[in-house]
Order: sequence, then structure tokens, then C-alpha cells
Amino acid sequence: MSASIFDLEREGLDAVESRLHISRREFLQFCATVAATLGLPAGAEAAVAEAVESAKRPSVIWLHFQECTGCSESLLRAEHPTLEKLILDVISLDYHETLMVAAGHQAEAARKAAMAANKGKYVLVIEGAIPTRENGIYCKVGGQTAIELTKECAADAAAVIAIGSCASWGGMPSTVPSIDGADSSPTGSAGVAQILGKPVVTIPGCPPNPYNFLATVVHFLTFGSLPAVDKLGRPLFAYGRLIHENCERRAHFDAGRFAMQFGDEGHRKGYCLYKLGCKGPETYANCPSIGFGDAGENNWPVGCGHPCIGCTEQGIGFTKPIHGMAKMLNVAPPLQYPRIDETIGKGSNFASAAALAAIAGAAAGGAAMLARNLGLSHQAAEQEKSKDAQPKAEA
Ligand code: FSX
Ligand code: SF4
Ligand code: F3S
Repeated sequence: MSASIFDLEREGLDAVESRLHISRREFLQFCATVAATLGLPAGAEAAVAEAVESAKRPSVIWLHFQECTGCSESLLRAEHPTLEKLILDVISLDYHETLMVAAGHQAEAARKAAMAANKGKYVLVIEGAIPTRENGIYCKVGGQTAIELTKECAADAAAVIAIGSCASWGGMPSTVPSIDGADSSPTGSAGVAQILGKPVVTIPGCPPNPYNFLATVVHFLTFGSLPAVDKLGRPLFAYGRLIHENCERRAHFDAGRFAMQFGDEGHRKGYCLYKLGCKGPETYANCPSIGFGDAGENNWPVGCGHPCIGCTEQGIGFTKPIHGMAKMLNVAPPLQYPRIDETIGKGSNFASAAALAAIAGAAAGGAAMLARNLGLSHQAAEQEKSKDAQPKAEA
């Protein structure tokens, strides 16, 4: 039987405390946060704690290509624990161009030494898109193109993780209007999977949420494998649901209450941002559930009052106009709420009402209800306008 988190406490977490330089409370909180992010069942934090506490630190080689380094920056803003503690005590970060002290030949030697010493066991993390035009000459490190480095470092890696939308599918650099009319970016930016010709785990987002990366690494430490992913390589624990399904403004969407302009009454009241261009209905990510940067609740784009731009989704983020309307991927508004005043056992109860709602939830019905709800604010706005147009009665 595996140890419970209480057994670990009884045995004393002094070793953890001194090795990780964090209090046992912080350590247990970290394990519980990661277990919850991964959607693991209650009690799984004990397995996570055991793995983080005892596992040999995996060697991590972290490459940077065509990007803004926001992915590393977002990780530096993680607090449970800080990246510094993670680097030193949970993973062995053997190569990271923006954080390592070494430079030039010394840095390249460190990468090669770590790859040789950990052949077949290291984790390769790639941040940034990979330029492919002109044989990849637009991005070179230590004399090698990003294409060459990606292939060389992936060959003996135990796992490859593409962090950020750039490495996942080309991201922002891949959507820059072309200079020669061709249908791609000037540098032909691509994602890691396109270069390797095989799927890799992707953690898209611009920047991605640091917990999704931490949780993926801790899953690897705890279970010796990477988490289950969707067809785009995205961990299901983080990208299994549309933002719209978990958004705190969803009740306003369902009720037809929308902000129509930045700063209007609806915006100030926290109404749904759909009509300002929110892409939550066509974007898969857990932003509303876990927030960003430990700065408190609601700390994510929509929580702060800006529509989601769909930064995790190829073909949406940096492609669709920011304030253009999103496509409703999942037309599943509550078509008929179950009645709440039924006497149990008589007539329509919760289950039968729910069944009726499900039957009524055929796509056409759903779309009709959706259209009706989406129309409410427009009607309200038009009524407001026509009221304003009426000549004011003389006092
Ligand atoms: Fe891309 Fe990461 Fe956006 Fe920036 O480096 S996903 S441009 S936040 O930083 O790769
Ligand atoms: Fe939230 Fe955007 Fe959906 Fe509105 S449209 S409920 S703001 S995700
Ligand atoms: Fe990106 Fe939208 Fe989340 S813009 S950070 S996917 S809310």
C-alpha cells in the first residue's frame, strides 16, 4: 500500500524541508495543487509528494528558438514553489540559455555532456517556433540551426515537451503576414511536431500557464510517463474543456447579459465578453480554473475584463480578429432548466425534466436558444438607442 500524506508527515518531512528549502506546509500545498491540476483523485498528493521527495532529478535540456521568452517568464512567476527551487531540487536544468551562467562553447559543452550522461532519460523542452525557410537559417544557436538542434536533442530524449504556442504549432511568429505573398510567415515558423514528424506533448498558450508545465513534469516524475493528451498533444487535464465551460461569466452568457463596449455598464458589472470578441467558446484551456501568477482569484484574461483571444488555439489566436465573434463549438446552453418546485415523485421531476431538456437539446433547438440569448443585449441596446432618439418631453 502506498504511503498516505500523513505517513509522510509522521516520518517527518525534515529532509524535504532542508532539500527543497521550503516549509513542509508549502511542500504539501505544492503537491496538493499539482495533484488537483492533474485532476487526480483525492489522496493522490501522497504519491506526488513521494515522487518529488525521492525521485532522482531528471535532466532537462531547454532550448529557445523564435519567441519572446514569455514562457520562461511565466514559469518564473510560479510560486508553489518558485522556479529557482524547482530548478535546483526537482529537475536538473542542465541547459537553459537565458538562465544558465555558462556561455558560448562552455554552454554547448554542458548541453552535450548532459545529453551523453543521461542518454535516453533526459526531458527535452523546446520554447519558441522553428524557422524552416532557407533551410532554417533564420535561427541559429552555436552555429546550428533550430531544425538541426531540435532533431539532435530529440534523438535520445525520454520525452519531448513543446512549451508555449510557438513551439506547439508555430504561434505568433507563424501568423505574421508574409512578405512575398506566400501563405506562411516570412521565416516559415513551425512547431516541434512538424519538424520531428511525430507527436510531442504540447503546452500551448502565449504564455502557457506554468502549472500546466509543472504538473506535466511532476506527472512524469510520479508515474514515469507523460499525461494523456488530445490529438494535438495537449494534456487532457489542462486542455480537455472549452474555456466557455468553466468561465465565471457563463451565467451571464446563458442569461443573455453581455458587455457591448469596453467600459459600458455591462462591462463594469462583469457581464459576458462574447460580443467583445471572447474566443472562450472555441478555445480549449483551463485558464478560468487555475488562473495565472498566484496573484489571486480571477487572475486570467477574462477575469481581468479582456476577452480571451484564443492564444492556445492554432487558427484562432493571432489569426482571427481579436474582437471578431467566436464560433460556438459546443452549442449546449441549458435549453430548459429543470423545474425546482416539483414535488418528488409527482409529474415531472428533475430527472425527467433533464431528459426532456436533453431531447430538446437537438442542435437546431440549441442554436435557436443561443441566437435568442445572443440577441438580448442587441435588443436592449437598440431599445436604449431608440429611447435616446425620442424627443425628450419638455419639463
Ligand atoms: Fe511564444 Fe514563449 Fe508566446 Fe512568448 O517563449 S508562446 S511568443 S509568450 O514566450 O514561445
Ligand atoms: Fe466567459 Fe467568454 Fe464564454 Fe462569455 S463568451 S462566458 S466571457 S468564456
Ligand atoms: Fe490565452 Fe484565452 Fe487563456 S487568451 S491565456 S487561452 S483566456
